[in-house]
Amino acid sequence: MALEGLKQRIIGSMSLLKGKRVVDEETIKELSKQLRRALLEADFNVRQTKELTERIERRMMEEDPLPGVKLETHAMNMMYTELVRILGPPRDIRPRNETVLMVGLYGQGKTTTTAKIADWWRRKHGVKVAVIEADVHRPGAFQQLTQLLEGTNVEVYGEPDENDAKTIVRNGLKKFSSADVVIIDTAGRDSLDGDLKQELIDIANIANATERFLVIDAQVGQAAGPVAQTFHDLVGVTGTIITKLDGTARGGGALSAVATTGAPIVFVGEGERINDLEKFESDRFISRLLGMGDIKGLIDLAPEDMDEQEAMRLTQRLMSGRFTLTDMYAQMEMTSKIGTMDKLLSHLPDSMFGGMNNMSRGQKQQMQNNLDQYRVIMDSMTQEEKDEPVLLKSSRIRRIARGSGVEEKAVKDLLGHWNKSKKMMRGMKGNRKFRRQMQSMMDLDDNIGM
Ligand SMILES: Nc1nc2c(ncn2[C@@H]2O[C@H](COP(=O)(O)OP(=O)(O)OP(=O)(O)O)[C@@H](O)[C@H]2O)c(=O)[nH]1
Ligand SMILES: [Mg+2]
Repeated sequence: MALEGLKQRIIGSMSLLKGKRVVDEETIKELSKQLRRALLEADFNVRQTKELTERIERRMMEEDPLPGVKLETHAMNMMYTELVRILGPPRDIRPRNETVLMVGLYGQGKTTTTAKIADWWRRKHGVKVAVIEADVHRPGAFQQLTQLLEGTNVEVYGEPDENDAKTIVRNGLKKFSSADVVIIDTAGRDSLDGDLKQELIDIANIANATERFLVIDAQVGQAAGPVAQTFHDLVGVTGTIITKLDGTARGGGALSAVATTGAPIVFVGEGERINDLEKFESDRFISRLLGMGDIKGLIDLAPEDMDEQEAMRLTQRLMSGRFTLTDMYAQMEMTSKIGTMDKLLSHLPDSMFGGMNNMSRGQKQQMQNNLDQYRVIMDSMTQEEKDEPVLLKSSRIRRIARGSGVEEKAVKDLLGHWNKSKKMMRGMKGNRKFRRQMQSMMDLDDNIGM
């Protein structure tokens, strides 16, 4: 999860309220101070940080928590709404009849993101997407884009030997006149000087793009605001993409500063691979940032051969308290299809699985390995055994171990794991607070815990 440090510090600040029934002014001031420090350290915009903490101070003085709601939760909910407010409402783009121009400084991730978005729209919306490589300055740009999109159904247009970007854009648009979406990757700029400025304006005019996306590296920090403003003046930025949120603790600058130009964040990049892209919705993002989880995002992560309903069904079944080995298997399969535990866990609330989110990288790897082995073992079980694991007495265990080529102990470990998971699921079912949280996550429009 991006901004892990910020999350820990916010949660840490909230612990000032632990065990308190009523708040006193001194505590509120201290809370506000700590929150301000946490946000500034993550490079959130200074003015917005000040506004946000002042609002929290005021609201903490004026608003009483609902009956039964702990002060800590009360404050956390405020933090959630205030952060969502800063980032603004989400913007949904329907990828039809769109021409998208990608702009940004050097090395921010324009080419990578061009490929990611093209593939995203093709996969998630089933539309015909094509890309044009109009960067005539970076050697190998066309090859880079082609490689990124290898194995996808996205067509790439480029003329590696042409040094006039305008010509390439004109020819490319002609070629792709029947595509639902065309994305144009442009050359990076060091700073916006004369020639390059003109080139970008020319391309923008020829493309007559319906969207102009500014790609901005999360590490840019506080400078993100001025950068965004410069490009905005030039081409009229309609959407912002923050890249490399995986690699920095200071992404707050890009997150908060770009909102000041009024061009909402539409996607965030969280890695170098083509599917390391996330659609950005401020409520979901903040929910995860604060450790409240993001079930809808989890569904986004689910692979294409698992539809939303299936993912939702599984989640609900896990909540229902009945939990067979088959359920655990489905859960594990989903996990392994999604790829790393890391990604999955970052979408679950911290309270789930007793803070598994805070496991170390090594622990997570160990868990992934266990899951892989469990899967092999379960392939040697009958359906009946998976549905009724209590049937698994020693002779069956021996058979299964032989069938899957493992020690009997491994089979017993699996059963032990199932037992524990089952208890955990039961525990969650009985936990009213958790159920509420889960329910509100499934219907985020109602606002978390509000
Ligand atoms: N970790 C991480 N790396 C990224 C992300 N997006 C891009 N990169 C890497 O950042 C580097 C630059 O990415 P490019 O897509 O070439 O950037 P660009 O803006 O097209 O660069 P120029 O064309 O040279 O201006 C590459 O090594 C990418 O793999 C991201 O979200 N996370
Ligand atoms: Mg590039």
